[in-house]
Amino acid sequence: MRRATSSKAGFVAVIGRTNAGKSTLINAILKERIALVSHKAGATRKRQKAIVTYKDAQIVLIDTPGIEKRGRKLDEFMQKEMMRSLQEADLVYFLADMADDTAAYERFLAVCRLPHIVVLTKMDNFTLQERLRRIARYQPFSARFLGLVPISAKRGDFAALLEETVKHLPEHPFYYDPDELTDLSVREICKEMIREALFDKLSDEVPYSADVIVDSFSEGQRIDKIYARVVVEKESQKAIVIGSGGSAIKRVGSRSREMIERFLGKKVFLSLSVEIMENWRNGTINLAKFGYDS
Ligand SMILES: Nc1nc2c(ncn2[C@@H]2O[C@H](COP(=O)(O)OP(=O)(O)OP(=O)(O)O)[C@@H](O)[C@H]2O)c(=O)[nH]1
Ligand SMILES: [Mg+2]
Repeated sequence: MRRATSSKAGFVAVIGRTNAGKSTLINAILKERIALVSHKAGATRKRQKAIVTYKDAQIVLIDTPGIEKRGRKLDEFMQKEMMRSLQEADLVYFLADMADDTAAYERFLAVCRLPHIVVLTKMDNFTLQERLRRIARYQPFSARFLGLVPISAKRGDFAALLEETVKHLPEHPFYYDPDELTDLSVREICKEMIREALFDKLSDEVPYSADVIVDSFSEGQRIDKIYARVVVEKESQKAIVIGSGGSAIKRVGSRSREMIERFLGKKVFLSLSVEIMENWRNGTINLAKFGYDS
């Protein structure tokens, strides 16, 4: 807790099925890319906080892994991260793609009694008439939610959502310095950007089997230097990440460097190597190595 500049402050857990648009919403509200976004499901692996100042309130949004189960040690960690975010939360955003039916929301209601706002995402995919029809499907549950706000991260107008949020936050001093954007370190943000490039540039299952260890980050006057390893589970995956003549890892490297340079506002030298750690998602090596420690 840093200082008492605000009358209202609180933690908002952003939860919902994988691919609902949780990380996209957080980046869009912050107007900074700090969270990994991918059209592939299961992108976010760890809880992370984004600090938003809106009028005289501080809203700490907690990005979480999507609700899904697959039974590996890493999946268990992801589930626990989502549960931990609920324990910290004063309020919850339940995010659902406007295209989805209410089944995921009904499952959420069956297990969670926390005060929440239903946020229907990707409304840009629908006509006005269709939006109203889809919003109406949540009306039978209106006694359970504090508010329902349709959004489009693409269009980017979040005033209605933030106004509704502030209404339900407790009176409390700010938790973080308002100049801070996130609780992630620069190293962790770099790691997520490299992971995003893996999701972006590699097809199929490989990004799921992959993770990134940033071994060193050193700041220079003109250029920062980052040495990182992409870790996969098998030889065949390593071959895909490298690509023929190193073409795939080059694409991943230049996409990551582009994102990191934009974020840091500075030139970056990025060295990426590829390594195999067999079955790492099952915890054959300590998941804390990847920052996934409980
Ligand atoms: N058209 C449209 N697409 C969106 C919008 N918000 C998110 N998306 C897309 O939805 C996909 C999933 O977005 P993410 O933000 O990674 O979803 P997530 O809920 O964080 O997913 P996990 O981390 O896997 O749980 C990406 O391809 C986004 O570009 C939106 O408002 N409109
Ligand atoms: Mg995400």
